[in-house]
Amino acid sequence: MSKAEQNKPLVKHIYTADPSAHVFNGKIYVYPSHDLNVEVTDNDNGDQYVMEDYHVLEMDSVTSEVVDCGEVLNMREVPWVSKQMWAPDCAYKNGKYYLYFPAKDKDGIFRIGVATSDTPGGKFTPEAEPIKGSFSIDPCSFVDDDGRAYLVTGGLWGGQLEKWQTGSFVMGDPDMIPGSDGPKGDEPALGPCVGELTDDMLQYKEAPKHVQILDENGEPIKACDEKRRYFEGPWMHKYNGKYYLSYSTGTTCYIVYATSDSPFGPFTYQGRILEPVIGWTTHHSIVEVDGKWYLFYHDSSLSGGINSKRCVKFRELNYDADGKIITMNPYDN
Ligand code: FUB
Repeated sequence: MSKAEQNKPLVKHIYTADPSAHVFNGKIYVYPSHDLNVEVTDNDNGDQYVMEDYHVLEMDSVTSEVVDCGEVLNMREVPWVSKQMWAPDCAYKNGKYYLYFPAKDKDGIFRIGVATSDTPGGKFTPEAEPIKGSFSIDPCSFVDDDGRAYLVTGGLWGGQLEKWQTGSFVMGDPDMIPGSDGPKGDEPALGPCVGELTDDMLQYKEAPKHVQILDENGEPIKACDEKRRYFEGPWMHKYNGKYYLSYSTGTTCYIVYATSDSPFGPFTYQGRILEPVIGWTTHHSIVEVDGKWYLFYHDSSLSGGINSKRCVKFRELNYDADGKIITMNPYDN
């Protein structure tokens, strides 16, 4: 394996995406999706993302060798999963590590599963059932300073978030244009869902709730505001006592953020973190390492632009004196 370098693929021996980075036991652990090296046709439901397992990447520091800890979970080990193990995340609590992952169940509905380990690099042992009341994709786990833990989830289109607006899953016409069953025009956009986890980290304490993302006038961001509305890939972190919710805008390919005094929001839109990358999807995490902050993200540069063959990268992230994140261009050094 080679040494980590900013703005370069972390590893090249497999395709990786959707990096969730954490510091555990003084080392950096990255929990990415694993894009398969297969030929698939893209569609707006994301059927090209055919991932089946997870690897964990480990680094002593941001300049050291990147170690692939190997396959830590495979879908054949999870009884409820039929396909598409998408973007995972990992949390530490009570001396254990909890890997949260979305996948389609046997009915084709995205649910969130959890698998546990005594070590951050796995292997992880899955629970036999998905988390009760879980739905959609892209779990981000956030453990607050007071020990309370939350899952932030949700993705439009292939991520099925629109299909839960009544509180239960409504499949609709399978031939409909993805997203056409969601809010339109001036209607408030759908936010991600935040749910507090039980003390054992295995269930929701109560049903997850959509959070509101407001504009500078305190009005909900509208569905038509594609440069700012929530699409997928949420991440929550805390900086100077404020909760930062960052996410992908999907169709416009930005990573943007909003802040709040509570993990349940409402959040107020603040600005852009990352300009578009090569490839359709953009997905990230933010982590503090030795007093500096880093953005982990992906693009499709390693495959020459194939959307479903991505590579994980990272770069330093800076705040200004007011706590605003300075916008980055992924191809500036
Ligand atoms: O990797 C599959 C999907 O693509 C993720 O769940 C989304 O966030 C997007 O990156």
